Order: sequence, then structure tokens, then C-alpha cells
Amino acid sequence: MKLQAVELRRIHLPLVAPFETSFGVQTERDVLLVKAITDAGEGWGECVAGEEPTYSSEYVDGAQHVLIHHLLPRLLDRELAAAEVAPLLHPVHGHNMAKASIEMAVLDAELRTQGRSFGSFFGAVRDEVDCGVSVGIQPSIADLLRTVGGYLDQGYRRIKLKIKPGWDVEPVRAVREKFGDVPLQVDANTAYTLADAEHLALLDAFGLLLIEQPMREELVFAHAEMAKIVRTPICLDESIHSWQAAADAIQIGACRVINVKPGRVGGYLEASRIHDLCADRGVPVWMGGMLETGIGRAGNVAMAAMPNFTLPGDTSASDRYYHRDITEPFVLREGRLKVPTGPGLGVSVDEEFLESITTWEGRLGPAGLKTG
Ligand code: NPG
Repeated sequence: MKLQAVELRRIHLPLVAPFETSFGVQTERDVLLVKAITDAGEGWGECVAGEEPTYSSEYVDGAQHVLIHHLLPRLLDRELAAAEVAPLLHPVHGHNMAKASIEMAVLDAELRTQGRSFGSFFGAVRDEVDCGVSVGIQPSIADLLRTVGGYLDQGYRRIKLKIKPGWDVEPVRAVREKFGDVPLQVDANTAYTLADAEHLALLDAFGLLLIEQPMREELVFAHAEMAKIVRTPICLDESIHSWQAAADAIQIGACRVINVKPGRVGGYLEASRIHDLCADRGVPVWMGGMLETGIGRAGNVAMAAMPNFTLPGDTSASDRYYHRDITEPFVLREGRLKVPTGPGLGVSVDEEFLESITTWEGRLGPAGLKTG
């Protein structure tokens, strides 16, 4: 397959409700989409970088810049398979979310050409996946209980509460008291330090599935130390950038569970290798979420059907995020989403709607960038 050009597009999508984490509040998304144009057909990719570098060092303007100036020039106008994208981009350090977006688009084009779905390519073992929902920090405990109750009524099979210092033990206690033994986990997005270990151990009383990323991403050894004090299994997200990082973290006992996000690790192919590593080491994984549109959601739901994705993911239905999605919506049925079966990502993009929410577009070919 020859990669002839890549279309880049920024779209603006308001969220149905503000989403607050320990690193800020989000009310809308500014998404970078990439379309790979090959001699065999086209494919879509979504970049999960946010507007600001507050979840990790990546951010959407940076991702667009590195794609145009450093990544795509290494790929354009050459014969290419999706498996060759990461090796060709290896000389560029970091920028995993940008790298993942173009690998995804090339993989989509490749699988569409072969008439093969993402699910079949990953070795999916189920045709629908159990879904959880991530609940942002709320203005009050009453708001929290109302929000969680609404999601449970919709059928979500697991609740994840965002926590930060000052919003941790009490919200967990309130949800446990009101909703009994619903599968529950928490996500700190790096908001604590090792000095908080005794405090976080207070969460042990609530039978949580896991506590996600309590400390900053580089503090991998400190997570192993915290795991000696906190009995709740520690799950790593931000710290796991690669297969190697996953292998090292497991080896030193820094985590007992891993959150897989294809964007964070540089693409679906690396994510699949991490899945296999974890299966081999007896470490369960689950699919994270980055508020994806239907494009990213389609790939994530397909990957979540792999055998070692044994915990429900942050793969919520489209209406948890957007009033109108850019593909056909993913709809929750009995707490599950269907794995798409059509070729490639198996979803189609509503091009007319896409045009109406586009804030910038450009096309990069061998002759350079054209913007319109
Ligand atoms: O359902 O897609 C979703 C959101 C899940 O909590 C979620 N994502 O830290 O994992 C996270 C968090 C996040 C969202 C991080 C957006 C960065 C950006």
C-alpha cells in the first residue's frame, strides 16, 4: 500500500456535561482526526491528545505540529504496511498519541482493503464488551450520588470515581453506602505522593477493584513502595508508555492491573503487545478512554474484546460524551457495547456533520501542506 497523502482535520465537539479530573475541567473537545489516503483506499485515525499538556506532555497543537513536520514526512510516498509505521517513526522520541493516530489510519485503510475488521485482526473473543463509566469530580456528594445513580440506571457495569486530595474517602464511602457492592474503582490521575499512602489505605475498607495512577508518571518505583502499604490493587495508566514500561512496572511490583490506552503507548499494535505480555504475566487489563469520538471508540471497543480485557473498560456509550457523534452512535444495551464487525473500524463517518464542526483542515502530500 502506498501512502499518497494524509488529511488532517480539527473538529470542535461540546461534551454533554463538564468532566472534572484532578488536572482540570473539560467542557468540550478539540479533536485532531487524520485520514490516510493510499492507493488501495482510505482509513481514519483519531489523536487523543487534549488541548493542554495536563494529562501527559502531549497536546493537540503539538501533535499536529509533530505529525506535519516530523512524522508524516517519514511515511509519505512510500510502500507501507501498518506494522512498519512504528519502526519508521522510532527515530522520533515520544509523541505517542500523534504516532498512534497515523498508525491507526494506516491500519484502518489496510484492514478495509482486506475486508477484515479490527476485532478479527486483534483476535476478539466476544462480540460485545462490558462497559464502565468514569465519573468526574462533582460539586457535592449529592450531585455525585445523583450522577452515579443515573449511570447505574442506564446499565453501566462498573463505576470509576475520579479522586483528588480532599475528594477521595468520603465520595467512595457515600457511593458504597448508597449503591452497595457495585463494581467500583478510583482514578487519581497522579494527584498524590508516597506520603499519602496511609491515607489512601483508608480506601481498602471499601473493596475497590483498583486505584489508578495515584502518583506522577515517572514515580514507578514509588508505586511499588505504595503497594506495600495500600492493599487495594494499584493500576497504572500514565506511567505505561510502552511494552517495556509495562514489563518493568510488573517486574518490580508497581502494579497488579494495567489500563491500556492505544494512544498513550503509540498505537494499537503496541497496545496489543502489552495485552499479550499482561496475559502472560497474569495481569488483567482494561480499556481506558480519552473521550473519543466514534472513530477512536470503534477501535477501543474492538480491542477490548481481546481475551485478557477481563475488567470493564471506560468504553461508554456515545451519548455519555456527545449529543451527536461523528459516526453512528455506540449504544449501551444491558451495560454492553457491540464490537463492530464491518471492514476496518467498521463505522462510517458522517462527512456532512464533520464539515459543519471542522475548525481547520489541511492535506499533506509529497509536495507539502495545503490548507483550506
Ligand atoms: O470515558 O473516555 C472516557 C473518559 C475516561 O476518565 C477517563 N479518562 O485519566 O483516564 C483518564 C481520563 C482522561 C480523559 C484523561 C481525557 C485525559 C483526557
